[in-house]
Amino acid sequence: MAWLKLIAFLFIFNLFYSEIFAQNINTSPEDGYRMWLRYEKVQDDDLILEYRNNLKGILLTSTSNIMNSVREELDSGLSGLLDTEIERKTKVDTEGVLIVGTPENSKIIRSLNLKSELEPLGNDGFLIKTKKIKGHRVIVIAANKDIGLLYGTFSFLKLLQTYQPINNLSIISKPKIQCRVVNHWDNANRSVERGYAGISLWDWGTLSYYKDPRYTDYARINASIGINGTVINNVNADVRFITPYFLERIAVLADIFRAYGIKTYLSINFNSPQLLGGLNTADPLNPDVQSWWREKVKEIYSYIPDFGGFLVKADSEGQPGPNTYGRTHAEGANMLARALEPFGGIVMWRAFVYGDHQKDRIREAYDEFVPMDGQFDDNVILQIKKGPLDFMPHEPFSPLFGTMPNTNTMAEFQITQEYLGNAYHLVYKGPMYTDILNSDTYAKGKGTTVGDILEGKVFDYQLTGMAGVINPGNARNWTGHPFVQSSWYSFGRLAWDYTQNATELAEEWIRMTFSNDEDVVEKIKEIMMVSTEAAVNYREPLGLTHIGTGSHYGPAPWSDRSKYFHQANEQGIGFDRTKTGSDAIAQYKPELRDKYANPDSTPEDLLLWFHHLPWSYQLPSGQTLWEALVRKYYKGVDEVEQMQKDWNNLEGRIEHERFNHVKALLEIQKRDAVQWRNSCVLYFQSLSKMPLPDDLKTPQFSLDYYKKMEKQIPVPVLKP
Ligand code: GCW
Repeated sequence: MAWLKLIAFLFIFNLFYSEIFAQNINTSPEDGYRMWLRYEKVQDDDLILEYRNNLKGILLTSTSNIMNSVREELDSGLSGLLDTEIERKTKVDTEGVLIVGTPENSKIIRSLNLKSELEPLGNDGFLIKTKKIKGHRVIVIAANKDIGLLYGTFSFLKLLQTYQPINNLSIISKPKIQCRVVNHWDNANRSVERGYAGISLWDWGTLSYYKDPRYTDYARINASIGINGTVINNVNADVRFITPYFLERIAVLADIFRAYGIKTYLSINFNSPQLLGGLNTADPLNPDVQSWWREKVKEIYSYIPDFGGFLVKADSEGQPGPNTYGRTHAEGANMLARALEPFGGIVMWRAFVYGDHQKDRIREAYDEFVPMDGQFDDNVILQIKKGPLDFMPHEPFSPLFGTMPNTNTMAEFQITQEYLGNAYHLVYKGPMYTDILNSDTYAKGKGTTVGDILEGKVFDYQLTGMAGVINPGNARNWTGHPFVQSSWYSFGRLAWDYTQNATELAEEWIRMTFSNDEDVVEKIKEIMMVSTEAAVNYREPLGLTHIGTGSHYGPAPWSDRSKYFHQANEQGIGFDRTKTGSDAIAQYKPELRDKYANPDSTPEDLLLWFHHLPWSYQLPSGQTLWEALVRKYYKGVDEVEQMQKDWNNLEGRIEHERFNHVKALLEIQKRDAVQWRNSCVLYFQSLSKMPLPDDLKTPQFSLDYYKKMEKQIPVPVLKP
């Protein structure tokens, strides 16, 4: 019996042990929680010595809110990276002091006479320079305002996190865009529309009693990439967000964010005067409605004195708006803008409108808003989705960029992966953002990119901005798929400076998030850069769009909506947007219009966006359209397989937890990529009746099988 007892004991111990072990992994510091702010000890002996020699002490004086954030970040960052405590200095009495200050809050900075260098840097810019003070070599982080110092601090820490030399520094940086904003689609019940990473971060139940440290970490993450605004609730807005219960709690968040230079904004429901105020109209020209909003805005500012303003989705997808009352978007936006103006608030008015009355839904935003150019107040900025349709994996830039010279315009990008495999697929979106930002609008001749327009370089905008729809929830790693973090990172960095290169941003992110091992960096970079292309290839190549299921996750080329967008039939495929079709090409400047008018001069990746072509159409490459399309689908799956192989080769070089997580997610991605490819290829083949090229493997299952599969992948879709 004794041996039986022993076995039972060992069995139970083993259960316990594995439980403890599992918990250890889950709470390990490598679970992704720290995002790119890990501050792991520098692994290179020479480098850590160089860093320690240059960083013997820190000198910073002010105790403002933001300066406290600077101090805390430097303390935790440097003690982690250098694995040693750094002395606090009050004067420069040795080599290697880091001095952080503005001419206002630091006598030493004042004495350096940096006026001419600082002047062009505005409120947010900073410089990081090696200087000599009293014969000692020091590093100076200087700015005009405290917030510039916070950005400078994160930038300085990044140098160490990415193993850059700091012996002789001369860095100057300032943002090209004013409003660098993240948008949450969070609902009052804590569901997150298109979120996929758990429930909302904002715990309304505990908020005024408990300040979850996560709120501060959230602010740090954003500030570290230059984000200075957050819209904390869904554009499909719940009116309750502007009632005292919520405002009291939102004020707590705003206090936390303020210490990181982040302004709080709210999405509002245009019918609030009716829904909350008991008025019988929300007509923007009605004096009672106007005064209701003025009072409401005053009340909001009594809770949040530096409140940023409103984001509005109006007359779009069932949301109320001024059109209901026979008024224009400009009249609606200006009414709100005038209530906010005395407090310095702004209105971000979305241009995402479409309806059934247009033959081509993508034309609508342009047709509706361009005639209103010049009618919006100065504190309104039109928030335009990056493409004319939605957040498609690939589409051209919205023709509104460059056609509104007298209306402030900003771009909206999506970080959450609504159309890109939710939190299951690895898709680095940096290249998708730069593709749009670098697109030439020809607004004032060749060389006026979307980025230039957004910067306000082309037209004289009063406000400039970029918004990114992010998805963080209470998932331990914030974003669900660890690589969604990389899109968040690149979005923020591009909002700061849209001329940056997506490959370089990927590298920065990898070094800070995973490893500085050159080989690991190169491999992950390859995976990320291929991921962008693969995601389009196995889903919607050659300019196809919106051929997924209602949940926007899996493929459904046979659905009615998809048929509208791909227009495939026995003869051919693609949406004719030339003169013979919807003539949406007319919304672009002549240079682009001419280029897009002809399939041979249309870039291959936008071919079926602009043209309906026969399956046997000969492409300049010599392939038929059918063959090119099919080959793209197969290439997409091959690319995912390659990503899997490359990742699996990293085993042992990335800590176990994240390695396994991504490995498993890539298996899911492979499964889905095959499903996308086979569904689309088989469906289009049922129309084209063209054979598959000999070297491509025929899908194992039939089209009917894949049609049934559509219902089988359960993906939670949280709608408000
Ligand atoms: O792409 C669509 C999404 C909706 C979203 C809408 C929008 C918030 O499917 O979930 O609603 O865009 O951007 O308003």
